[in-house]
Amino acid sequence: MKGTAFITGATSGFGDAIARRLSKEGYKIIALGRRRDRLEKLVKEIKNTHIIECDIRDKDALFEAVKNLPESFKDIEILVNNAGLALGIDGILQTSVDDLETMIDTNIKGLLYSTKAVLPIMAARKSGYVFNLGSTAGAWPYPGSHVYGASKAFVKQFSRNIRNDLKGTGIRVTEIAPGICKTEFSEVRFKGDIERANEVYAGVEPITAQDIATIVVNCINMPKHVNINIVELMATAQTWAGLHVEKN
Ligand code: NDP
Ligand code: 8X3
Repeated sequence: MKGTAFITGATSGFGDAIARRLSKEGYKIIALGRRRDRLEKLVKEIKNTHIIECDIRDKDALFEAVKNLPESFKDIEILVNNAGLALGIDGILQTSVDDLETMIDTNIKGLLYSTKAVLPIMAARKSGYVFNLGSTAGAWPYPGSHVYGASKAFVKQFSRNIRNDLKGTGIRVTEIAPGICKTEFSEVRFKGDIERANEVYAGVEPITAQDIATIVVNCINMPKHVNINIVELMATAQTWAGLHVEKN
């Protein structure tokens, strides 16, 4: 049996696929998310899993959950900071402050809390691997991406910056920055409007959650002296739209 992999946002999409894949690879799994029914389903379907029903924005609950991990799950070797979301695709003028704050609190502050809670365990073991889910939106602007893209730009620079501080700890850090992937992401973005969500993927072969899980495993399996700083990927069908010029 390998060590433990802690996956945030394991109730859906990438997190669910990564949990199932790492379990197959022999890791014990800590699965975090808010939806208890999904967590309970996961725990029945994959072995050696500990679930944490928690809102990643709840700093105290998160630190408490990590402090009180069962003894057999304390050997965290891998952290996948995956929980995140976009809300809406209206412009900055139309988007509510509540939605903007939810993205910041989840994608930036939530990721910070799980990192801060877990890193001391890895540092003490002198070994570990942190994956941070960024996005192409963290590097490439598009209309309606405002705070979502900016939160993923934080993930990009945070991932690079902490590598400097982790020198000598043996901890590897990789940002995975995907483009269009079919998960529940668009359903959440469009607040349950399935038709609108499906339009995003119509006529496109998007990246799948399984593709992201494969990237995670391939990165882990690189020799320990190799740190992959960033994996940016797009569907083959996705390219850049170019710069826009407003004409009179
Ligand atoms: P999903 O909507 O399918 O999954 C999101 C996961 O995040 C769910 O498990 C959800 O769990 C969890 N989550 C959201 N908010 C919270 C919260 N407050 N507390 C705890 N967990 C939370 O989307 P994806 O799998 O696609 O997204 C995963 C990550 O990948 C996100 O960070 C996203 O930004 C990023 N990404 C997605 C892309 C895509 O096109 N799909 C492309 C690039 C990046 P629950 O609701 O149960 O709490
Ligand atoms: C999700 C991909 O292009 O919708 O991060 O921002 S995109």
